Amino acid sequence: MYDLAGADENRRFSPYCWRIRMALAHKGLEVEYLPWHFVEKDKIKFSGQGKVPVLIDGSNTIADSWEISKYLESTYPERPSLKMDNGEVMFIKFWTETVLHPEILKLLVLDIHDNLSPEDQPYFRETREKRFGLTLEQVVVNRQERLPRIQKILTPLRSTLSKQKYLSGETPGFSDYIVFGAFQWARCMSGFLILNADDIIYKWRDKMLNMHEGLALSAVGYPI
Ligand SMILES: N[C@@H](CCC(=O)N[C@@H](CS)C(=O)NCC(=O)O)C(=O)O
Repeated sequence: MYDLAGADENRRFSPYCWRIRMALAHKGLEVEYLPWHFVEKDKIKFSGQGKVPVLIDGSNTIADSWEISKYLESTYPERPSLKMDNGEVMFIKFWTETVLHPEILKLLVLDIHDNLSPEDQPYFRETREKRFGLTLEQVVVNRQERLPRIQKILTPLRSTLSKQKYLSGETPGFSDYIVFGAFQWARCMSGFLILNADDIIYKWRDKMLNMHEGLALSAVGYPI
């Protein structure tokens, strides 16, 4: 699998790649992870698009985390289910990508930039500054004061996790991996505190960090 890497090749930080890394571990599949940088579009051209994750399984090439998760469920049905049948997984995907990711990005975009390879930094700065219509420095200004806003946005997640162990129910599923990917992205790229240790979301994230033999806990990141 092609996996987004920072200046340190071992810093693998993409939220979309993390949801798939966790899903692959859930299925018990051994995978080789190839480092990829934003400017290396040529390397993944064979997949017909320019984003990671890209999974190669035998003669199959699959791009897009949603397509990959469906592929894993249909190709390896005898292995633990990602519970893609739960209709709400689609909602979790879109909520994460359209609400949670942008909110995290607005807090951490400069830290993310600073952890990228020198080749990726100008590309990232240019594309993201265009998207925001602001410099990266302007985007993160006063970020401490914007923490209550993200806490409010996290309320439905907190309420759900106070009623059940995982977003997918009694055991984890792809919904958990999707949301966890966002927090793992943050943890890999920044020491800025978003979750307090007494938050039930923090406790859930801790379980996610430790599962699959501490796959996510042992990743290069910040001790938050
Ligand atoms: N819809 C895609 C989105 C993947 C995506 O946005 N990946 C980012 C890394 S987090 C990427 O490769 N971006 C390339 C770029 O911005 O040029 C999926 O779910 O896999």
